[in-house]
Amino acid sequence: MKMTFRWYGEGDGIPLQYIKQIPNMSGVVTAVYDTPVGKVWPLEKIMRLKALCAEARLDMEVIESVPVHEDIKLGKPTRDKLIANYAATIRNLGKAGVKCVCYNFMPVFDWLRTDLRTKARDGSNSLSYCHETLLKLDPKNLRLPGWDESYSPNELNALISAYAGVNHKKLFENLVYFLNGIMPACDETGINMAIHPDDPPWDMFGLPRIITSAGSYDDLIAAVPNKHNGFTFCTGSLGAGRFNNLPEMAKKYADRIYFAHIRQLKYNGDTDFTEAGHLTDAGNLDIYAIVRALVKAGFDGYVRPDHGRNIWGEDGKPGYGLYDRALGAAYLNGLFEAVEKTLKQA
Ligand code: DNO
Repeated sequence: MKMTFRWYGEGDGIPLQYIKQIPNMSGVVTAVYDTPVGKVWPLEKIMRLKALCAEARLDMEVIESVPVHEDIKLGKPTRDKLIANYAATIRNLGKAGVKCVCYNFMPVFDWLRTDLRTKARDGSNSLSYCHETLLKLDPKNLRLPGWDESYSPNELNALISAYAGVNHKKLFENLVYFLNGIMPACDETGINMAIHPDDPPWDMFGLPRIITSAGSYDDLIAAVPNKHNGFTFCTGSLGAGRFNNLPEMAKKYADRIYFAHIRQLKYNGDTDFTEAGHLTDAGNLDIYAIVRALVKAGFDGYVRPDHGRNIWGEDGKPGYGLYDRALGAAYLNGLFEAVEKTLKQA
């Protein structure tokens, strides 16, 4: 595996040098943040990011994310032009040596939480999700870091209404149409597309969500068998669905998992959870069993410690502070080393 760390570009308060100081850190996962969704990412901007990473002796082989324009998800007539632009971005990324692109196909919203700073008894805080609270939220006034924040409340309202005619089946067809449109660019550049699961993996505010389970993985592989169509295996997103068996999924799809986001959840009831430190003992996901299943099945992709807590007085971007993610990387390094060596000896 290659250990990586998410870095929000030049606007990120965490210096690349600090990231490099985390043991075994091979590179960062980043993006061009100032090109509007749907436009081609200029090669110069991509190369600038790459140069900054190279200066810190970090690779930039994974992009998270190239966002997918809502017209593509909605299947609007404008989609062909937007898909061509996406393919052009992939070609530019290929020129910069990028190997993997993480994206999602969630309508309107990306990941959702109801509290960004849930306090734990040890004084740390982390993100949490409570379904009852969510039902009371106004979808037009939500913001989370990493989302496309360019919509006004009115635009959001119109967008949500536009999905009235898009059910799960239609959304899935639109995803397949999109993937078929960009696969030639992936074939040319060798870039692997890695779809991020819906987080949490169920419908939100009446909007359909389609990448939620092993069943979705099977459907997507069957619809687009091209090897460049793969997954970001996000343990926290899939793990929120109590119906998902993560070690089994890791084993079954290891050859299509190009990127793994590894984090821990502590369940509070059937749907609710608080994010915890990465360690298996800290929550309900068996991180050891997941890593073991990945390694055993020959997983050779990129890994990043996903969301960390705020600890040691840090007040970082929710989920994306330095300290706890660095601890997560250290823990995951140890797990991978132990599992790899044990399996080799067996
Ligand atoms: C949240 C992230 C997501 C992810 C996108 C991928 O912390 O994992 O925002 O980057 O869904 O497109």
